[in-house]
Amino acid sequence: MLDLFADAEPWEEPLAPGAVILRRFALASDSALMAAIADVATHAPFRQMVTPGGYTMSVAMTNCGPLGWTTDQRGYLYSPNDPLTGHRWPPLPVAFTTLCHRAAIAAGYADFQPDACLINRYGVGAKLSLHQDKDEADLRAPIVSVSLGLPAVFQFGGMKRNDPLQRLLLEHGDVVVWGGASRLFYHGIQPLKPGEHPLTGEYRYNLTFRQAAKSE
Ligand SMILES: O=C(O)CCC(=O)C(=O)O
Repeated sequence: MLDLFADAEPWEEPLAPGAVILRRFALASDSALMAAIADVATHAPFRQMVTPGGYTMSVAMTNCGPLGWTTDQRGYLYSPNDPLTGHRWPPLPVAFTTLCHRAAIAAGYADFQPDACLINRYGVGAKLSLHQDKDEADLRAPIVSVSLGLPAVFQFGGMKRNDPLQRLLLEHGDVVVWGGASRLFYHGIQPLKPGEHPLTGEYRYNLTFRQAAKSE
């Protein structure tokens, strides 16, 4: 897959109030990020979680950082322990925190201190239905979301589920940051189309950094 912008400097695209796409921002650290994902997954393997409604998610997930997002038949929650292994989630890799910090500054959220990183792995057909990120205790902190590998269509709406949607192709190295007025905007990922990426093979990966606990 040829990325015509692979050699370009990262550039910014405004998305909504408080939200921006930092195109190709993660490109220079892609190999370090992928190595770190592989390392996290050796300690906390990818798994397809089951929602409270009994639906097995098509996206495979794992976490790193002090807190990890999980779902099971009892509900959605952040937990310090991986329910699969019973151990703490692996720490945030330096490659993750460095990139996230730089992206947050570039998007105007210099104070962002994530304590959770959800790692999503999409195979062909995997999708994330429209949802709001609202399981975090302090909604003043933004979300930093990094795309790696195969491209996917990102839907970004408004405060109501049926608000009009923007549909944007997210490509390898793109970073979306949203907070402030758009922190609770509905968003989702359309089913992944088949493809082959030189670094990630037949997958798309997404890192979603959040501050899950209340700040002091
Ligand atoms: O995969 C993406 O780009 C979005 C992920 C997402 O919306 C989430 O984890 O809540």
